[in-house]
Amino acid sequence: MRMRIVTPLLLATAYGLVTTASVQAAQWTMATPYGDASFHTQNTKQFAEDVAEMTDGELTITVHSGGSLVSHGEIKPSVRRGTIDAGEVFMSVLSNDDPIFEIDTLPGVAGSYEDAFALWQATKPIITELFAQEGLIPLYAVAWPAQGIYTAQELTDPAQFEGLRVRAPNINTQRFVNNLGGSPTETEESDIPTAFSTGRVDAMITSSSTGNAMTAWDYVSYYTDANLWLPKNIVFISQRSFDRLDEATQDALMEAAERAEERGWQLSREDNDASLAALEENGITVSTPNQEVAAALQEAGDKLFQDWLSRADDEAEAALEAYREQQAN
Ligand code: PCA
Repeated sequence: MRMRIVTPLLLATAYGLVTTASVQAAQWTMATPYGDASFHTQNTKQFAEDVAEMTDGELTITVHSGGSLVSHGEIKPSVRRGTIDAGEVFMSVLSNDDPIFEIDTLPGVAGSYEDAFALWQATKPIITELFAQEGLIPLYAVAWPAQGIYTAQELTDPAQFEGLRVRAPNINTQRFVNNLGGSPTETEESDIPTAFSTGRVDAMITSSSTGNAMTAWDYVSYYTDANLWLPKNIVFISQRSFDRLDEATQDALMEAAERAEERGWQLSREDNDASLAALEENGITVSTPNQEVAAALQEAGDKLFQDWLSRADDEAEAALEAYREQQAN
């Protein structure tokens, strides 16, 4: 006897119980370079859970963390090509596309969470426009805690930077290290342990959070909380993937994104406090720069800023101007 296998879905379709939308429930793939120990990844995974819940399963997003699916530099191109639907990157790694993307890794522009958020608001329209030109939609951006310097020896004299091999997360931070007389290497978060254990770097610039997530105490003993700048991660999706969703699903996705942005900035503040405490608990001495070091950082920062100005176009400068005017009021 020939058996006919009737799946519940076929049955349901036959009886008109399944709407077209649920038959075509979307499954998205998302990539982030940051590991599960990062609050950014935790926030993004929560966002994916919210999306599944708020869309009643019409859209599910699988988050591949730690650069496991796509390397950092390939995330944006992959979303653009449609190989994956969504991505998260350290915004300033996009600086080759446009200098506006590194506006949040400049010293003296935004040195607090309030200012960093205002800077994001002021630059969001240009950034959204640039993304749109590539068929991408930014969903949300969240700041890392302020960047500081991890060293093996206590940082008391700017001369210590001479020849110091410093791990940096982006080109602008590398320029900054160069300005200080150091020798920078761009290293992904996930490669930090190897960079130290193989002796490729002596020091690193990053946040309290990344120092904590990457157990910095295994490699260094001092954290100079220099409040250099508060850089952001940006999460974005493919316009094409978005257009395939029905309107209710699109609305729910956008609402989940709004929540993720709000939650992310709060998480960043909390994670900064918790991470500074964790660094100390694990034997790292946390301090602020002394006058000499502060002066050297200031000088290297001023140079970095001038360098950015020489590369920035009118639009980027106008955005900075708009931000500064708003801050003055
Ligand atoms: N952590 C990321 C980016 C900035 C930060 O605080 C990193 O160091 O790679």
